[in-house]
Amino acid sequence: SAFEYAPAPESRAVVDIAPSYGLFIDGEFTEAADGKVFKTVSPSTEEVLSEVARAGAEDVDRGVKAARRAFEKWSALPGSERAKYLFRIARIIQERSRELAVLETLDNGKPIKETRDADLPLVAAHFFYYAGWADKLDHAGFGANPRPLGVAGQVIPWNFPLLMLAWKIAPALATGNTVVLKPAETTPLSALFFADICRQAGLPKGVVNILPGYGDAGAALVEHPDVNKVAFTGSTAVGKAIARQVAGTDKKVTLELGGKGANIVFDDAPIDQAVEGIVTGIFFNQGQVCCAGSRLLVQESIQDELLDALKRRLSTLRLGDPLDKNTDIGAINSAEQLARITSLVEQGAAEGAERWSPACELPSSGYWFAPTLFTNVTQAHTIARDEIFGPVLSVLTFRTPDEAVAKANNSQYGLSAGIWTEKGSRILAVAGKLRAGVIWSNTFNKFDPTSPFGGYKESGFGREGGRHGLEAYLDV
Ligand code: TXE
Repeated sequence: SAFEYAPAPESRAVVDIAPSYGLFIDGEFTEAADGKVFKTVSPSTEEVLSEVARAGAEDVDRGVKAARRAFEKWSALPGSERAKYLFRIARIIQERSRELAVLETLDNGKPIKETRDADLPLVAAHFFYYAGWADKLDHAGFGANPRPLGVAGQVIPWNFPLLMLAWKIAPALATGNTVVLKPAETTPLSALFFADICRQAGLPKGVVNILPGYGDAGAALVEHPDVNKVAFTGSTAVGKAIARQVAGTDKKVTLELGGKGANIVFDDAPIDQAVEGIVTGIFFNQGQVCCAGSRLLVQESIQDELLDALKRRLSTLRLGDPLDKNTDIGAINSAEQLARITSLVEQGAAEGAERWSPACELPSSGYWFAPTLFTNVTQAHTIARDEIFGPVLSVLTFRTPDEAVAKANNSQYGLSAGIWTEKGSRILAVAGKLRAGVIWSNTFNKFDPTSPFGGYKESGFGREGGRHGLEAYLDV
């Protein structure tokens, strides 16, 4: 069947995971002050991968102090010197990319072909890109001699663990800031391997500190009086809490939150190409993507043709062992996320939308969810409004471009959108009216370090990536 997996999994022997890891503070791995630890499991098998020190408020304070001590020297280095370290880190990431891809797949559950072909190349690309800026900040258009903010407290999610780390750390270091970063509790391992890479690159102690832990450690980091800049990617609820926490302080903040991206397909779009873009838009990383195209807006006249083609394509997707290089759909990152997806999907069916999935056998252990399509969806349905963050597509229809724009913009979020049409004039006209930070045309989920990324409305504020990403770490 379409869901049989090929044998020959990518060898996990390329990565050596230690039974336990410490926090990375001031260039050393150390235990948490209160000795607490937590387990990280492989979502595809529920096997415990390692036991990791769990940071608390006291550790956050140690991390921030180390970053503060390092700041004076790091920020005083000529940009060309900081660039050397960043280039070195980028090259080590390339050299170790197979190991890191397997590690990320084990800890996150996403298919190896994604970590190998998307996550890791982009991680290296971000370090190369920002390394290139480090000695050119006077020419970034922010005036002469823009200055770093100080200590950056960064909190990242689990959907692209190493890539979100790169988005946060590369521009911070290039601009002369030092960093305390808290990875997500379900995916701490690649950040700890990155700590090792910092040592391998000879990065001065304290410039990067990695504190695995839970939300309490994230909150302590945001609250710490000696943190100058807060960068967060995660849920809208926590983003709002962080905005309240930093209100009334002089901390700068950028927030990259949820989304409910509309993928708009006009009647002149090439159907096969659009189907591929729809699949990439919502099934890449099991739909656990803030800029996913989770709402399909299809022009009424081609609805039947498009949905038939889409269902045929979904029936060919392979779900299973993420280390198998033929796998398209891997595991959901955690039991909690699986429960959230399941509950929203049940609500969608209860509210009257029609649910469809290809024939699909789910593995008996691990966290899995079959690709799911909802038709007969109205704008009032919860599944058309709330971020599901799973492999679930809600299909709505429209008749005119204006109706497509109105429906696409009818969301609390404004992170991403897609436009499928052969007409260049229509792309520009529609894109100009969409309230979304990223708009793709005749493609979806394409990323590049030179492009700024960020949201409108409750998708957050500030931009990461590109030249604009530098501004978030500078006083100009
Ligand atoms: O997010 P949290 P969760 C959305 C997605 C998902 C939902 C919940 O819809 O279903 O959020 O996911 C840290 N102060 N996104 O619960 O809790 C936490 O430890 C400071 C969209 O995993 O926001 C982790 O490191 N930090 C999203 C990080 O915040 C706190 C990616 C994200 O976790 C904290 C992830 C606090 N009070 C989820 N509480 C995107 N934009 O891509 C938790 N954290």
